[in-house]
Amino acid sequence: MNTIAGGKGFVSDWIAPFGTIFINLLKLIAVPLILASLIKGISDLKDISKIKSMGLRTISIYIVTTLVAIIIGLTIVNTVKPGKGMPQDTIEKIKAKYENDAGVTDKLMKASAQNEAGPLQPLVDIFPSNIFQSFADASMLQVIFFALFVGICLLLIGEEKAKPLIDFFDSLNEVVMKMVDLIMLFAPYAVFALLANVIIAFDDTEILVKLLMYALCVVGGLIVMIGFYMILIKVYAKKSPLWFLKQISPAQLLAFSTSSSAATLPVTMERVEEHVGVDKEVSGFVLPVGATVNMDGTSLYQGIAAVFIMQVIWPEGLTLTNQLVIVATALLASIGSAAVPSAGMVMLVIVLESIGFPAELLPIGLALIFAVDRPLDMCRTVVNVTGDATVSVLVAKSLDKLHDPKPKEWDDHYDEVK
Ligand code: DAS
Repeated sequence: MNTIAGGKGFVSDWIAPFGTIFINLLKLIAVPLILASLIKGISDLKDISKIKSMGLRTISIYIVTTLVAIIIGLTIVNTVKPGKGMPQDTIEKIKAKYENDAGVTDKLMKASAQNEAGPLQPLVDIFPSNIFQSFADASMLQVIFFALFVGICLLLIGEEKAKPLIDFFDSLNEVVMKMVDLIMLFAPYAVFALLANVIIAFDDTEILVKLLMYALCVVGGLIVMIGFYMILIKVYAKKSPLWFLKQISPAQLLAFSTSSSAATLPVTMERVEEHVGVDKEVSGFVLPVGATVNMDGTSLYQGIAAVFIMQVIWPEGLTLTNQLVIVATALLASIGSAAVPSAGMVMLVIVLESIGFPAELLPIGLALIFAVDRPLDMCRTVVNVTGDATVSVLVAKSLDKLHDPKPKEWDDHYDEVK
């Protein structure tokens, strides 16, 4: 028994802190990530008058497909309940750890006080009075509101006046994406540290079965989402879904291997323009914005992940209100997620914080799902890219800018050797 106790002490003293460092770094970049990717995504709209109809059409279709994705995810996770049935003693053990931490009671008191402020308090809370305070408190909904507000105003003041700030956010976007790359280099060690911390926290191998069920829920939801896109391609664009999937498959394979919509964007554009027949004017707008703000796979995953984590370690948080807040924040968080590996995981922190998930349980909650996050990231990035390509076809069709594809000669050779 001493050996086990000694082992737990060693893990919590000398290994777990590295998992906490990793999560701190992920939380550190969440705010600049939102600011940069959202403001860049909106400012990429360029001249709002020229592409007003295309912009409104695109954003509205993006919002609809993202909402469908979240609802599919929540339906599956609430039906299958992969996280349900964690032994009560395990939950008590974790909660005991949480409640013993200093400052918990006044946090709960403050949260409950806010609720007494009235039904519209969640709406009021979106509008910041001091953006630097929002940054300091990591009030993500306020940061997202601020980013949307800045992006729209940048469009309204005209490209010339907005250029210095747009250039600033463009390079901030690059810097933040590079930070994600560097932080993710640390991921394998962090996953080990986080998993070690989880296993000693739960000392319950049953969690591994729940993780598998959770992963199956995410993959199942992503497959249903691909089916939804195929219905749109068939019914609205009058194209063969299998033909469409074949044309964009090189982009899907790249998305799977890189886990990055941004890295895949050039290939997505080439396939959609040359092999599906979407006019460049449409693809040149819909796809870059989509890679930044339309992440249906990510939003579906965030819905499932948030509910799964609550099912395992915070079942009292599973209220209908919280699930509705998850719909809104998963929509906003997927808009704010940058198109880089594991960005969806970074933004999951926002979704959980928006429903008042206990901060002390956050490292355990994230650690729960991190072990399987990389393969799920590869899968959800494929859906993100497929969703962007699908919407570009729908927008082109609605503007009568969907032609018969005329791939270049060299493409024929490419298809032969592929
Ligand atoms: N990997 C992200 C992307 O590039 C998605 C995610 O992290 O959820 O689309």
